[in-house]
Amino acid sequence: LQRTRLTYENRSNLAKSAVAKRLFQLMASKQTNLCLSADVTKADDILDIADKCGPYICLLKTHIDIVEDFSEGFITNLQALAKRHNFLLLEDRKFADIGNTVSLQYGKGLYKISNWADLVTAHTLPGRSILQGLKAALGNVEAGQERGVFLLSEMSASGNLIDDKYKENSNKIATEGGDIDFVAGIVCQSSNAFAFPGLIQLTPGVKIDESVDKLGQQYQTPELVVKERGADIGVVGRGIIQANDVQKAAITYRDRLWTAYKERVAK
Ligand code: BMP
Repeated sequence: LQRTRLTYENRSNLAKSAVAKRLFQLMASKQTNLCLSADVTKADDILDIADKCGPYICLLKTHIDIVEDFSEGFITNLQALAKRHNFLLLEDRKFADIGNTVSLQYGKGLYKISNWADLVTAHTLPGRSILQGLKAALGNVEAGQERGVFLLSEMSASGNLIDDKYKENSNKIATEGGDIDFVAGIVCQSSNAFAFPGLIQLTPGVKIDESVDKLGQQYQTPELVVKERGADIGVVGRGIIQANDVQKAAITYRDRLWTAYKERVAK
């Protein structure tokens, strides 16, 4: 059976990553496969959006380095909202360096990402040492705190340089070797990027009006990404955060992504 035909409940049993298991279960029980990309630059604005949309999302995705007034208090508040509304935190850092450097970038510096982000993203460009490097930073995370990574194997940007060989090798890094318990899923645009049902397909570039932006972003509808492209979680940024009523927009995207998933597994 193809992975896209299986329910999130079933797939949680197959996941090798503890965070992926948790996320599959959270999606199934909360009935949402919406990831909100909170790409705004003021801490209070992120908290406001997170509070309004929190009940309808499984993941909140941040780009922490765009926040102009970052503080540890902001992280404390964000974690409180994640707990109250039951969603996980994904820092979209797209690590892409040698193991030693990503280890420092993940655990140290101003943001100490490994202390608070349940999940992060990473490019596979450096090869599988990216996984070892990230894992090396986790010594300072308290026991029991589970962490995971989404590996990029395709991008939504027009003209991106990823080809079939890169995609295939990214899939191998995610599914073979000793560090695969750290891989929660794959960031990609199509269902043929990987086959293993224990991984979660995270797909950005989702908007109700299929369109492009001025800087190379390409959008597809919630129905298309879930039913035709294999997305398990749809990532929505400007489709929600630029809406007049962000809460209403989050509900609309949640409903459409979730209905598409239900129809996909019922087929
Ligand atoms: P928006 O819906 O506003 O276009 O935002 C999409 C988000 O997903 C951005 O935060 C971007 O960094 C991220 N993203 C993407 O758009 N395409 C990719 O291939 C990978 C991403 O992480």
